[in-house]
Amino acid sequence: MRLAALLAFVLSAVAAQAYEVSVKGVRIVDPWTPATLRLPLGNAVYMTIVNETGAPLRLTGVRTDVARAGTLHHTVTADDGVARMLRIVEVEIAPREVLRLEPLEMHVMLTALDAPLTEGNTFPLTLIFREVGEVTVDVMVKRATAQRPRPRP
Ligand SMILES: [Cu+2]
Repeated sequence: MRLAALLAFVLSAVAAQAYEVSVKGVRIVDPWTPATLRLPLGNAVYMTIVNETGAPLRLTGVRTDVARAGTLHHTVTADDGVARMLRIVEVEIAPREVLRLEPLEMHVMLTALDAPLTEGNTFPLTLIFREVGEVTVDVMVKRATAQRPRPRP
């Protein structure tokens, strides 16, 4: 019983540490990217986006100073088993719905980075929503091996 209580406390402490930004009913939780060991052609950014507004929310683009371009990508595995990334012009999130950008799924793609991304650093990324305008978050650069999807709460 005491162990269970302690575990619950630890879990709530971990949950409380999750970085998030909330603007006009748009909540962005835990934006992160894997560290790059050398200068990559592109690097993916992941996060959870919660639409707490009562209306559909459309993500139409991203902007950052650390790369020449930022686009929305989806990963599609073809019949031949080869995974390809397709560019998405716009993503709609229904009211009260959650959009998870995660490895091998939808992600923000940064191309032509100015410098390698070092573990432990953060950089600002601006998300552009048609309905609420711009929301800027700090993306945490995590360990390069942190590629595996996180367990869903
Ligand atoms: Cu991509």
